Amino acid sequence: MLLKKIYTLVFIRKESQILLGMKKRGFGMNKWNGFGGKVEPNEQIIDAAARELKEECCLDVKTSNLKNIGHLEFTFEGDSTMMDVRVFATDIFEGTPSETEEMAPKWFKHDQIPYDDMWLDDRLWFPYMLKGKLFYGRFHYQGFDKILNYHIEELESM
Ligand code: 6OG
Repeated sequence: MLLKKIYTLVFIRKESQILLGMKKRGFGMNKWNGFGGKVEPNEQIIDAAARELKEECCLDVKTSNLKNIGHLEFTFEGDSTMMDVRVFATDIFEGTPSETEEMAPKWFKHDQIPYDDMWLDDRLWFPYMLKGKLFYGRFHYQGFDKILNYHIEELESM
């Protein structure tokens, strides 16, 4: 039996750039990623998405401006927990990205995404996101540096 835990992952876009954060601690430390984390009990997923974005890089978004663009599921060999990650994006936000204890934000051009310093799965599904497609992906990892198998598909709707 897999125990599912729901996470959020938010990407802020500006012209042809995307905001990533260097994770300074915890799971995924020293990797660039979007902003997000665990959904708290009794919290709506979309509210968690906006909350985590604010906590991690000080940007404000209205939940009505967050678009659910993807769904990712991660499992790890020998671990009975599934990370169920809901991916959101928006180009409507307020504030200036600022470094926090958790993340150091930086804008990247679409052709300069630092895949070598990101989760291995990112290079497989980022192209869908960057082309504005909706997507579903599942990835089964062995450790944190090897994907044993995966599946990705473009979705018509979320
Ligand atoms: P906290 O531990 O910070 O939430 N996350 C992943 N993101 C990508 N791109 N690839 C993965 O491959 C990931 N596994 C987890 C979900 C963890 C944050 O990291 C994301 C959350 O936004 C394995 O609370």
